Amino acid sequence: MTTSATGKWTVERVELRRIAMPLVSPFRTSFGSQTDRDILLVHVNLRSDEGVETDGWGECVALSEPSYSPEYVDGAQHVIVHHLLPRLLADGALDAADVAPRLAKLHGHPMAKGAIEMAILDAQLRASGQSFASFLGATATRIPSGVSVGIHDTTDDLLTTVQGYVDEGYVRIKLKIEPGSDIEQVAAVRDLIGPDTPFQVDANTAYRRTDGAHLRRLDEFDLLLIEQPLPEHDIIGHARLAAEVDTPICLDESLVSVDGTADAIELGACEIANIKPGRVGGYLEAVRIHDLCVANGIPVWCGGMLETGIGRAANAALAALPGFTLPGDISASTRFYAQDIVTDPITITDGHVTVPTTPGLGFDLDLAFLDSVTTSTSDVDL
Ligand code: SMG
Ligand code: MG
Repeated sequence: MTTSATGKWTVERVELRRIAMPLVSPFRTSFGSQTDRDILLVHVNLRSDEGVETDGWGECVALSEPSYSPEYVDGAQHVIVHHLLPRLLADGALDAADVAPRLAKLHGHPMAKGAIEMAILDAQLRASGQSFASFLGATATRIPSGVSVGIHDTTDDLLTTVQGYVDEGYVRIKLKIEPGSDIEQVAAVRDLIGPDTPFQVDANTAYRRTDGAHLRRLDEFDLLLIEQPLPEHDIIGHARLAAEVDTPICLDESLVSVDGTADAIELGACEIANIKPGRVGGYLEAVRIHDLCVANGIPVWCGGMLETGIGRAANAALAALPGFTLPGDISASTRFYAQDIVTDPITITDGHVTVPTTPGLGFDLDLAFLDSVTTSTSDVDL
């Protein structure tokens, strides 16, 4: 990875937009049900010393409520305006690699920080005519696409949904589970998709250390992994569970930095890593976690946060790095949205997503549609 696509940039303008995007169907996890997304977009205009002007977009993956992680979209917008941008801009011209170090003394808020870094990355890559995949040193031109399936009220409904995704060609199924909606549902889905389709589960922290014997019952279904069974801070609990259960334990919510990931790996708590750029403060930290995992023989895959075509394009480039050996949650735009805010939404062909090669993060906005779903815009006083 090159650390800077061009020289340093002055941030001329930051516009924050909120958009309302209904989901095509409710998405239920162990922490709640989403029916729509209220998404914060960060739009930056940059100017170089030579007078080159460019702009770029970032997508903040914070949800409406602090339910997946402590961040939530109103809080992210507040911290960007009142804390992150003033601190970031105090030291003058910058590039994307300066964002995380300049903001390091402000605790937490990785999704807010990541959205700023992303917008600057998009802008500087557009100026240099480079694709994100090339900037990252990505090797794959297409990546396998997995789909995340929510908790359903009945097993019949679940199987209908899963069959639909199988028919669309997804190469890997991930099923959300929680106590009371796990063994029977996993058995039924495994029976439906057969022994050869890659299959994994995600508990979003719904179990406790004492659930080891129960989760061991999942071993017979030949799952790729169990994602985040225990609360995010319970690294020791995950290590004990990894020793107790044959199915590999994968961390999602627990991994918020490269250092924390190194500790979790050393403790035996992280046999597989779900890498989500927003959760770890941005794509550059995500790459560092990828590199760490490769060095330690830990398989990684790219998670999803129901992103629009902005975030999904960038995720597809990230997932084209060589350490991403498992299919990610990079499903087609239509998995969640009837219409996307980009002109070239992610589609799947033969179970795969094509890695974008256009300059920037790899999307072009459908500005008319974007305007039609915009609920507010504000220019930050810089
Ligand atoms: O973006 O395809 C997607 C969704 C993937 O399941 C997904 N994300 O814990 O991994 C996870 C969840 C977090 C978001 S749930 C609202
Ligand atoms: Mg998860």
